[in-house]
Amino acid sequence: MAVERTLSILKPDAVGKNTIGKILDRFESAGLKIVASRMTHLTQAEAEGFYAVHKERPFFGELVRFMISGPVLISVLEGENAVALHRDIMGATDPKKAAPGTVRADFAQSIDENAVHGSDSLENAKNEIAYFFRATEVFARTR
Ligand code: RTP
Ligand code: MG
Repeated sequence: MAVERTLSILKPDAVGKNTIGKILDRFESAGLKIVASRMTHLTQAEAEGFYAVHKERPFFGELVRFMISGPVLISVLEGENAVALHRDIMGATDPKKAAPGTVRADFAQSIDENAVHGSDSLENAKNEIAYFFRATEVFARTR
C-alpha cells in the first residue's frame, strides 16, 4: 500500500458541539498524521466551489447553507491507504446507516449534518487539498 494524503473537514456541527479533539483522535489513533490544518469560516463561493460536483442535486442549496453556518476545521491527513482509511473511520454518509464506532455513527445527527467530509478518491484528494492549501502549508512529518 502507498502513503497517501486525503482532505478531511470537520463540519460546522462537529465544531459547534466541541468534538474536534475527539474526532481528530480517531484519525491519529488509526495511524493517520495531520500534516496541515486550519480553522476557517467558508464563504458561500468557497463552499459552492468545493461541492460543485453536487450542484445539480436537490440537496445542494441546503448543503452549502450548512457548510457556511459556522467555522470548520480543514486538515490534510497522511498515511498508508489514507483516502479509504479515512472514509472507513468516517462511516456512511447517513449516520443512521453508519457502522457502530464510526465518526458519523457517534457524532452526527443526520445525513445533512454529518460531522465530517473526506475525499472519496486519490485524484479528488489531490484536487481538494490544492483547493484549500498551498504546497508550503503542508508539512513533512519526519519525527
Ligand atoms: P462528504 O462529501 O461530505 O464527505 O460526504 P459523502 O462523500 O459521504 O457524500 P456525498 O454523496 O459526497 O454528499 C455530500 C454531502 O451532501 C449531503 N447529502 N445529502 N439528502 C441527501 O440525500 C444527501 N445526500 C448527500 C451530505 O451531507 C453529504 O455529506
Ligand atoms: Mg463526497
